[in-house]
Formats: sequence, structure tokens, C-alpha cells
Amino acid sequence: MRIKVLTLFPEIVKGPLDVSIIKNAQEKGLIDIEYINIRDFSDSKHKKVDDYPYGGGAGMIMTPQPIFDCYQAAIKDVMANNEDIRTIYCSPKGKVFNQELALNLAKEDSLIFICGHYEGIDQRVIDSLVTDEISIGDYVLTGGELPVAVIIDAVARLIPGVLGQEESFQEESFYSGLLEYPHYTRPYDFRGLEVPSVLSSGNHKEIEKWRRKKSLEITFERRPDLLENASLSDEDKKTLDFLKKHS
Ligand code: 4FV
Repeated sequence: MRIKVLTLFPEIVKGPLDVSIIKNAQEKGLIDIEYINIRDFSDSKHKKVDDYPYGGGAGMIMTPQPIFDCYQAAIKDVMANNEDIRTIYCSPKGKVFNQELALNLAKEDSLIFICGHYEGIDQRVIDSLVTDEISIGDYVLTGGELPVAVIIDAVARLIPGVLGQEESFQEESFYSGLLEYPHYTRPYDFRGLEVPSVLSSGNHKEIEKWRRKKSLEITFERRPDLLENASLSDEDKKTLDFLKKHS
């Protein structure tokens, strides 16, 4: 996957993506991330990229010219066959990011991210260039760089080959629409705290049943909203009926 990040602060986005799994994915050539500094495209003498908002109010708004010209330069090579390239802008007004949207973005060959900073960007950029306005949650940040790093991380790990099979995402939270069961590793007895015995029983069927029950319990407790869209077996429904009766 080819990713282009248009930003005033490339180092913020780059930092968390240049370590561990996502760093390896880049070295293996599974993803290619290019950072393009919007400021380099400013036509103004002092490379100005922001201005006061029309209508008044606090904070600065990123002006359209540097972003439009930066975008033009960025799409030049990816747009060779005039494909409709997904262009993502992060703001609290966007569609709330989740695993389903990550899986959907992971199917694309290329993605462009525009990072806003300060109060945000001129609406004309969003109306003309952005295909996906995405929020990572109901809070306000100083810039779109961290949300963009979050989205790239979540998307990149879904690309085949990025995770080894030991890190597979097939079983984890949200993949099946439920929260994940708890994990344990060695030692069996850590300062008197023991691992649930079923996990070392070697009985794979019982382990599977225990894990499913734990997933249902924690989802019921913390995120009952997720149960509405989860695919549930008759056995699962019995477990949930029991939990409802005893809560
Ligand atoms: C945000 C969020 C967010 C608003 C203006 C960046 C900031 C500034 N993005 N989820 N929450 N964005 O707070 O995605 O440009």
C-alpha cells in the first residue's frame, strides 16, 4: 500500500510508525509511507500556511493554497490511471473510526492523509478533496497528526504479511465483533496469582469454550452495544441469557 501524508509536522506522524511492526512492514516493502510538508508549497514569501478565520473567533485556520498545491503534487504519480483515491481528513466531526472502517481502508492500493493543525483547515479543502472525514473519538486534539498515525497503524497491520501468524488479528477484539478474552503467559504462579487452570489443561475444546464465555462476559459488562451486531450462536445466546438473569 502506498500512503502519502500531507502535514506541517511530519515528525509527529513518522515517530510512532518508525518502530516495531510498522517499521518492519515498511522495510519489507508492504507499505510505503511518504511525508510531504505542506509548508513547502506555500506561495507566500514567508511560507505562511494559516490565517485568521472569516467571521472572527479564536485560533488559526490553515489556508487552502498550500494544501491544494501539495495535494496536486502528491497525487501526480498515484493518479496515473485517474483512480478515485481515498483522501482522509481527521476531525471530531468525522465518522467515528472503528475496525470495520480500518478493514475497508486496508483494501485500497493507496491512501492520502491531510493533517489539519491549529483550529483546522479551510472548508473548501474538505469539500473539494476529502473523501473520508474521520474522527478517532469525542475529544479535541491540537492537530490531525496523531489521529493519522493511529489510523495508519490500525490499517497497516491488516495488510497481509504485516503481522506474523503468531500476532494474527483473526481472534482479537472486534474481529468477531466482541471484546477479547483475557490473556495469560508464564509463569503459571506469579506471586500467588495463578492462571485459570483450563488454559493449561491441553483440552482445546474446553479452552475455546472458556474463551468464548469470557469474551461474552466482558462484552456484556463493558460494551453491551456491541452485542447487537455480533454473530452469536445458540450457545452464546444461552450464556447471555444467564448473564442477564444474574446481573
Ligand atoms: C480529531 C479527533 C481532532 C481538530 C482540529 C485537529 C483536531 C485540528 N481528529 N479525531 N478527535 N482533530 O481532534 O480526529 O486540526
